[in-house]
Amino acid sequence: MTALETWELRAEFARRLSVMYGQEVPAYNTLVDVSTEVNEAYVAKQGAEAERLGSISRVTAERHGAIRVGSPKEMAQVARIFAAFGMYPVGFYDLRDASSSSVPVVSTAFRPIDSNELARNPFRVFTSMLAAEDPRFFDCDLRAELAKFIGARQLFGEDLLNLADKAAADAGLDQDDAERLLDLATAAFELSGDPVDYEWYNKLEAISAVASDIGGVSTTHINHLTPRVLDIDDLYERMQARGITMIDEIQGPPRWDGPDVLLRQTSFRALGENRVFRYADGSTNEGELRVRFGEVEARGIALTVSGRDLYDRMVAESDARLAEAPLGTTRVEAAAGVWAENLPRTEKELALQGLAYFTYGLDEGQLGQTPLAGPVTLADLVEAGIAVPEPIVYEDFLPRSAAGIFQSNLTEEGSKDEAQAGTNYDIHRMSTIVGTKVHDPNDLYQRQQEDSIASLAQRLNVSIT
Ligand code: OOG
Ligand code: NI
Repeated sequence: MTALETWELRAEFARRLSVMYGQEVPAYNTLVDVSTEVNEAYVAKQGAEAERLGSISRVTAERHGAIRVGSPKEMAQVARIFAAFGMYPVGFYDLRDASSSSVPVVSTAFRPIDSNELARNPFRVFTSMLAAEDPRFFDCDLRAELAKFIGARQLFGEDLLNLADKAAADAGLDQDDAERLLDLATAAFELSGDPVDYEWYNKLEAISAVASDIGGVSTTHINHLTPRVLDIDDLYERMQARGITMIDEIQGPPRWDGPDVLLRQTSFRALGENRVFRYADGSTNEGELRVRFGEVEARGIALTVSGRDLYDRMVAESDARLAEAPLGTTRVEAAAGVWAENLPRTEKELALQGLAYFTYGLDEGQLGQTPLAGPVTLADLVEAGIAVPEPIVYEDFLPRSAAGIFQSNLTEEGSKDEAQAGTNYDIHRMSTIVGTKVHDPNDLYQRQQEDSIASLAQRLNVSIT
């Protein structure tokens, strides 16, 4: 008999990482406390409406982690570990060109892909791989040195990988194996006390602080663990009031009076952490590294491809307006006007215009005495109140915000040789690297929407066009 099913392993993995990270970065515990306060206050104010984008038990346990690895081999290994927890690669993010500030990584996110699994526990991990072959960041000698350093390290032991394969194959593990898997997997992401080679670390840091964090040390670690809140503006104010300095603004959509869409995130820089450095003469000394930070997020409705196009145009328009605006105007202020002019203010309009993903429930009370004669359109059913749109929450990330989050713990610009051609990466190449298909997030949302329309059609016994 299986003692722990996949989702139970995942929930327990997220919980253990949270305990570990809270011991490593105490400010994280403050963030979780404040997030809980915010969510409780929001539920008290909004009642059942507060759970429109996820049950309160889901949201309270919800976290995303971020980790960074150094090579395709490490990426494929980490994919095996996450598969044990029912987390599969979704989406491709190229942060090398995501904004004016570029980071030498390409990324995907490991997460549950079906809605029941997401509802049980949505733990996801944004996973970045150093683009160690990209000549824009690393010259020929450094590429060779990096390949050698990363090639020689072993982030994940054979025991862990084999147990993970077993958990994935059997969709769970018995109690003893589960315990061992959870111990090993959690420990693999713990901050290491091993000495850091001072010269090597600094050489990489001169190019990018992300490169040194990944390739300058012999282990990996959780970079941040992010709770979800239902009101991020409230969270931002409460954190500032506690004296924790947040980055200047909330990334992603501005605050506005229409539906929440996509993802809003903000962060603060964690304090320096003690690390031991080893110098060229063999001596060691205590030093400090400041690479980790706190992040928090609020999730909204997933946008369709055309909704996302509109979003991207609104972002570009906000940037353009900001450039023309009087000194002192913030990006968020510029964006608020653009949003008010362009985005429908109700979920129903988002649904009718095909801008966001929904599942469609049935309100039988709205059906007349005579059965519907088909075919009918979804829009007619929505207008008649028979089909009731329920938002599908955005489970993924935004490249521009991700780049902003990376930047929030960097003090130096880093260097990049724009004269060189970059290495090509895309979702297909990432699938090859990971060793399993990287899902397109839109396909997942689309399928969920279509399935719900198909079952509605069946219940109404009509065809919906
Ligand atoms: C990942 C940054 C991206 C997010 O929430 O967008 C990210 C990292 O810093 O490793 O976590
Ligand atoms: Ni993050």
